[in-house]
Amino acid sequence: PLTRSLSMTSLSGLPLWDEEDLPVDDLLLFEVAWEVTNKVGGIYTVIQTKAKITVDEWGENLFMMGPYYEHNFNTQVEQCEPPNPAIKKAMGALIDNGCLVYFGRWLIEGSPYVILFDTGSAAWNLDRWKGDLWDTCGIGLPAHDREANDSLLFGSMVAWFFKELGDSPNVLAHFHEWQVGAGLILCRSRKIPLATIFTTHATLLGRYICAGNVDFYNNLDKFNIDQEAGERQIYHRYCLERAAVHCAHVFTTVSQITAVEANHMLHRKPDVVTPNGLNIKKFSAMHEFQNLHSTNKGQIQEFIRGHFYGHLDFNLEKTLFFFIAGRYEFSNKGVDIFLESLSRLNYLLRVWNDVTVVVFFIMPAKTNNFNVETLKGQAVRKQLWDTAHTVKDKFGKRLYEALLKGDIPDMNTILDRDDFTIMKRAIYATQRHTLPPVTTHNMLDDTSDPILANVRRIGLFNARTDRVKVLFHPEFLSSTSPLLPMDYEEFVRGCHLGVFPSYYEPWGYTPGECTVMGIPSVTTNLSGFGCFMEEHVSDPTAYGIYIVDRRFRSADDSCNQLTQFMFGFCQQSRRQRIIQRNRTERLSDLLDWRYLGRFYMHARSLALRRAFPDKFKMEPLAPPQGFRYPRPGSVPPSPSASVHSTPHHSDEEDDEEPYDEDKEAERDRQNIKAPFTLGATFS
Ligand code: G6P
Ligand code: 1S3
Repeated sequence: PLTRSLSMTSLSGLPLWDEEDLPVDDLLLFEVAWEVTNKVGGIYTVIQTKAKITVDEWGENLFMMGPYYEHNFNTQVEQCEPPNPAIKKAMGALIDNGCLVYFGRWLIEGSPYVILFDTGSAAWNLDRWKGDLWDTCGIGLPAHDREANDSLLFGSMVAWFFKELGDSPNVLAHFHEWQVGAGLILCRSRKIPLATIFTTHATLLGRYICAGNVDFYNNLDKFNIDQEAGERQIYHRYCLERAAVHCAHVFTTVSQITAVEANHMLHRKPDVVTPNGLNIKKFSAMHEFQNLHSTNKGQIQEFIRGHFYGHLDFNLEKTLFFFIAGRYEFSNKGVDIFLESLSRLNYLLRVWNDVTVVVFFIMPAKTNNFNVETLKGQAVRKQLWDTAHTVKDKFGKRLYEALLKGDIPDMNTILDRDDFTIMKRAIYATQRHTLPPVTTHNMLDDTSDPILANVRRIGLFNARTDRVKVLFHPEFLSSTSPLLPMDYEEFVRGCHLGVFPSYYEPWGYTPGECTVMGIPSVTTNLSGFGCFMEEHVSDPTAYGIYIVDRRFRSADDSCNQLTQFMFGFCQQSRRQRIIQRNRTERLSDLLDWRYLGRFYMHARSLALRRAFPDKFKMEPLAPPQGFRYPRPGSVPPSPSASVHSTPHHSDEEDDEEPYDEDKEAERDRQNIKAPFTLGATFS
C-alpha cells in the first residue's frame, strides 16, 4: 500500500507542508501544454515557474509535453536519451512511423524532462485523423483554421504515444487549455488507462464575448452559448474545449471567477480551483529589493531625460512611473478605462499637485521599428552627457593644478570661451519644435490603433502643461534594446505602480509579478488575482494592492475609483512609498508555488482516485483552506492628511517617523490565521 505522510513547516509565518514517502514511484506524471518551451502568453509562466516544485515532488517521473519548434528546441532544450525504457519505446513507435518526437531537459529551474512533438512531420495524417475525430465525437475541423488543425495533429500524436506507453506504471496526464484538448478526448474515447486532469486558463467564449463590449458577468446565465460560438466562427474550437472538459476525470481552472464562468460557458463546475503561483526567491534583507528599485528607476530616468529632451521642465525626483503591460487586448485588459482615468488624473494633478506621472504602455502591436524622433532623443542625451563630462574633466584638471599651487582659482575664468561654446552648441541641439512623441515606434496601423486613437481623443500629447505624460512602447522590453535596454523584471522594479484594470482576466500574472518584486499595483475584482487578494488580505490597499470594482459599478464609477487610487498614490511621500513597498513585498509568500502547488496536488490525488478507484482508495488530499493577512497595524493613519489605507502620512519627504518594519512583519505573522487541516491517508 502507498503511504503518504504530511508535515507542516512554516516560512515567514505562512503554513506550508512537506511531503515524504510520495506515492510517485510507480506513477508517471505528464504535463501537456502548447506553451511547454513555447512562450505565447501566461500559460508558459504557469508551467515554467511551477516546474521546480513539481520536479521536487516527482523527480525523474515527471515529463512535460509540448509542440516542437526548432528555434525553441535549440535555445531552450538540452537533448538527451529518455532514461525510462517505456518512454523510449513509446517514442520509438511514433518515430518508426515517420513522426518526429524529441526528448531532452528543459533548461529552466528544476530542469524537467520534455517530450516535444513535431506536428509538421505528421501533417500527412491530417485528413485521416480528422475523420477519426469526427467518428469519435462528431467534431469537424475546417481546413482554414490552422491552429485547430495543429491542435488535432498534436493531440493525435499524444494519444498515440500514451497508447504505446501501456498501463504500467500508472499514468497521470494533466492537460492545459483547449489547444491540447484533442489529446485528452482521444485518450478517453480509446479507453487508454490514464488519470486525466484538464485545466482551463480562460474560456474561449468568455474571452470572445468580453472583447465585444458586453455586460458579461451580469448575463452569464442568459447567453445561448452554442449560438454565440457559431456567430464568432469558433464553434469547432468551443466543441473541442467543451468535450475535453467533460472527458477529464478532474476539471480545474485558475480562479473562482473563472470557475463560475466555466460553469456557464462549458457546463461543468470545476472540481478544484488551482490559483497561479510564482517561484519566489526572497532576499535576505528588505533593503536589497528597495535598492534594486532605486537602481532600475535610475535607468528609466535616464531614458526619460532623452525622450523629453528640451521639455524637461518637470522634476524627475517628483516623477512617478506607472505602467501597464501584456497582451494587447484593449478592453479586456482595461486599457480603455485606464486612459480615461489618466485624463482625469491629469486634471487633478494640474490643479492640486506638483507630481508628474509618466505612464508606459508595454503592449506589442505591429510596427516598423523605432521612430527617428525617439532615437534622436537618446542621442541628444548622450551628447549632453559627453559634453558635461568633457567640461567636467577640464574643470577638474584646472582646479587641481591651481590647488597644487596653493591657489583658489577664479570661478569666473576657470572655464574658457571654448568650453562655453561646446556647452552652448550642446544646448542648442536640445531645441525641438515638436512635442515628445507618444509612441516609441512607427506604428503600421497608426490611425486606427486603439491606444493612439484614444490618446488623440483625450488629448494627452505630452504637452508642457500635462502632468501625465504618455509613452506607448508597442514591443516587449529587452535588455538588448538600443532605446531602453532593460528586461521586463528590471523595468517593473524601477517603476512605482503597475496598473492592470482588466475586465476579462481569469488570473492575471502582471500584478502578481509586481507584488513579488515589492511594487504596488492596481487590479480589479473581475480578475482572478484581485479576487484572490480580496479573499486572503484584510486590507489589500494598505499592502499596495488596489482593487478597482468593475463588477458592481458603472464604467464611469470604475474610472473615478481608479483615478482616486492613482491620485492617492501620487499624494504619498517618498517615505510612505518605501513603507508600502515593504508591505507589498511581504505578500509574496501568498503567491509562492510552495503554497499554491498544494491545489495541484489535490487535483492529482482526486484524479487518481476517480480513474483507478481499486488502486487508489485514499481520501483525496483535503483542499487547502484559506487564511487572511490582517491589516498592517504598526502606524495609525494620521486623521488630517492621510490617504485612506496608506501608511502614515507625513508632510516631509523623508522624515524619520518611528516605523519598525520587522515589528510590523512579526505582528502580521502572529496574526495570520492558519487553519490548515492537512491529512491524507493512502491505503
Ligand atoms: C528605495 C531606496 C531609497 C530611495 C527610494 C526611492 O527605497 O532604497 O534609497 O530613496 O527607493 O523611492 P521612490 O518611491 O521615490 O522611487
Ligand atoms: C491566460 O492568459 P491571458 O493573459 O490570455 O492564462 C493566464 C495563466 O493562467 C492567466 O493569468 C490569464 O489571466 C489568462 O488570460
